Amino acid sequence: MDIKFNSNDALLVVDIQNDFLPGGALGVPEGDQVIPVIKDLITAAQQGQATIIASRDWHPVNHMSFHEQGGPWPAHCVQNTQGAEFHKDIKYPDNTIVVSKAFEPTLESYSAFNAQTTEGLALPEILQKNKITRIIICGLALDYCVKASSLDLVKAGFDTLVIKEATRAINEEDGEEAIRILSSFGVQVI
Ligand code: VGL
Ligand code: ZN
Repeated sequence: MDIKFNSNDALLVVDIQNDFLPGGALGVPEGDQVIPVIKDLITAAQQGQATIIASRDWHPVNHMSFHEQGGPWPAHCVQNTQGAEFHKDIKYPDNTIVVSKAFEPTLESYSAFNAQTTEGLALPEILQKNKITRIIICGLALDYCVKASSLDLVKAGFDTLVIKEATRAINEEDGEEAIRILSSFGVQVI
């Protein structure tokens, strides 16, 4: 995988948070294997003066997706906890834009498309402001957030790439299905 970035590109690093890594509350199998690949992508993005965006799952403690509220998941990525922190091995450049999603107790959002900064700037506005035409996506999990984000971005007209080596699924078969669906919508999975 050798991508040359330019200033009209954005690298979207999805949810590299402790809870999504092995040992975390919702650990993605082999999730840690994406870290060195993502480090290289960040370096390449910096070299090409691309915009770097890091999303985070950012749930209130009473989020509807948790078992306690009848949802499908164990509690994970609770705001301001250690589990919600970005993994320490990835050093994001200072100008990385952090966007948060699923912070409303009654709303689930796997897609980072509606994620926003703490100042309330949403991802589409960030992309527009930075004149982004192409998005390179990596991170966790392929069958949920990476899939939903990629679909929204390709539907919005962005040239959308998913780096296979830099993502893993919660469920392997769902990951394979996600790749088929993404490809059918015109996302380049490389
Ligand atoms: C995600 C499951 C639950 C994701 C978030 O970001 O992929 N998956 N919450
Ligand atoms: Zn979640």
